[in-house]
Amino acid sequence: MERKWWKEEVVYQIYPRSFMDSNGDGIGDLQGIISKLDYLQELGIGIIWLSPVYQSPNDDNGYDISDYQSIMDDFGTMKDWEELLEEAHRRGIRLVMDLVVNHTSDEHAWFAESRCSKDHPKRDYYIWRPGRAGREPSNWVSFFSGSAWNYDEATEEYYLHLFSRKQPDLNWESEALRREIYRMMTWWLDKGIDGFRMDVINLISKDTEYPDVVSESESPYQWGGQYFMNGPRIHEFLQEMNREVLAKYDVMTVGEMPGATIEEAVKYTSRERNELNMVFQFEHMELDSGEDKWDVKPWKLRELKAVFEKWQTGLQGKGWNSLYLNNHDQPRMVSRFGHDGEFRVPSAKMLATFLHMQQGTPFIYQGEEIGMTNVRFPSIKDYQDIEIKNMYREKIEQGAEREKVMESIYVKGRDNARTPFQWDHTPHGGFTTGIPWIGVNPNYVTVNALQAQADQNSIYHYYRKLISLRKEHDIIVYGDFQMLIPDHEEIVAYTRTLDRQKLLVILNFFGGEPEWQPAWLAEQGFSRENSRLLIGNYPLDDNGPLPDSPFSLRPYE
Ligand code: ISL
Ligand code: CA
Repeated sequence: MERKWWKEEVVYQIYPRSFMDSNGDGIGDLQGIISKLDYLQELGIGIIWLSPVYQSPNDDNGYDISDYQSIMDDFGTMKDWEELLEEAHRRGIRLVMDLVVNHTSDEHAWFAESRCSKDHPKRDYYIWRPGRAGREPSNWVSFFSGSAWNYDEATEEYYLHLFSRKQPDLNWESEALRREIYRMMTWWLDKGIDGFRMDVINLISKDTEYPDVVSESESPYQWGGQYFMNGPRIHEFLQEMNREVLAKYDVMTVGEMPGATIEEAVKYTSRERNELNMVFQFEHMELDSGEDKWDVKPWKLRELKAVFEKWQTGLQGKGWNSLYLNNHDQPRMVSRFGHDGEFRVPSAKMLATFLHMQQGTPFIYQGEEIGMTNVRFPSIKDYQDIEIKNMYREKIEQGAEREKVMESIYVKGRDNARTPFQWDHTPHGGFTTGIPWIGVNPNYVTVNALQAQADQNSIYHYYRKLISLRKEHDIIVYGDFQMLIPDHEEIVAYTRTLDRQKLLVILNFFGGEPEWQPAWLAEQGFSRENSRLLIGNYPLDDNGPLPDSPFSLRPYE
């Protein structure tokens, strides 16, 4: 398998608004990040993915960009950003920027021009359509509730916005627009960045007929994913972007792709096709949803295993996996897949092992490494996320019970991931000396980085160990994956194989004490003589021999 730096490193995602505030205005910023680079270096990560820091009216916390080539005032200046890049590089940490080019803010200069008249040369930078019989051009629903079209009085047409009304979709059919984007990407690459995480990049090519979704459902607006996910020209656009821009640099790319199937992902990430290095797929993020993400149902271990097995074996030798269990859009990993009470520490370590020992590049979302958990704010007024607020308004209007809606927000809301990083036990978790833009999780008094760094048995130190093992053992990066006992209801077990080495991972995913059979070890060729223990989340003799009689796993071991 071909060696690449972006396969061997671990990525750390920073959501700048919530990471560290340097000037007491309650909003995280670039100087705040710079002040924590030593912390990240000690953790051992090799790459930072920085969520958007560009000029933005913050309708969607920076994912609505009004100027791609300047820095958001709240976060600092271009000089601060340059300092961040330099200081990161000085510590051997690469910097990957967020690229949001499915849409801009409606306050971007392009949109102002595009909206002003039907024959403006930039009209086709966005997607404009006349209404049909006084209604929207199609019945597509927006990711953030309501119609995906908005009527604009200036020219009496509608524009498409798959996300908020303040995030009009760019029209990738326009070659001039594509050139502008490639120019902008080149500008950032020439500043010395190390790659891009590409926001919803598999949505950029739409079915240009914008067909209605035909459905039995009574809702006026329908999910139109089949008309814009992995659309007709998507591979052509990505190959063009690769040819025009990416191929000229040694960079890492990961495309965020709701609705990416394994067949599509092979195309997106196969080396010889020259598109992207990795995709973020969502299948494991959908296992606890019914009709939509707010329709919460319990996830099942067998399904979780089946999804990972499919992606592990499906991309093996063809593409490359990204590995993640949470990010700024998802609930906290330990609350969702582990146990955020009594077993918070062992379950967070178990989940980290599950992920980091698979084949692919692991992504840590800020706070994951200290086991930060979901939050339950008492009132909808405590929430900031546009997705949450729109959904709440719509459901209440439709007559839903307040408690039920709040409960779904507690389980799935994006703000679970966006509460400020908990640095220490001082007010607001040491995130700010002012009033934070969103409340801090009250458990900061015990769950914080200061505590975690002082405690050798913390989740934080366990991550350090996982990362350093990755540096020592090629098998963790490059070994082939094989799932064992796929039907077991409590245990996850898999092997990795490289040359004559074999790595076995055994995980108890719940609070019970299931039994492990030594015969399963023998079947895989492991014996007391030829094997040793590499890492475990309970105090044990790390380098000791394997047990030779049936043994019970401890909770979340
Ligand atoms: O959050 C989601 C599921 O709960 C997704 O539907 C999410 O909106 C989708 O994955 C796209 O996410 C990305 O683009 C959005 C932005 O709000 C997200 O923060 C970003 O990660 C629009 O730019
Ligand atoms: Ca600040």
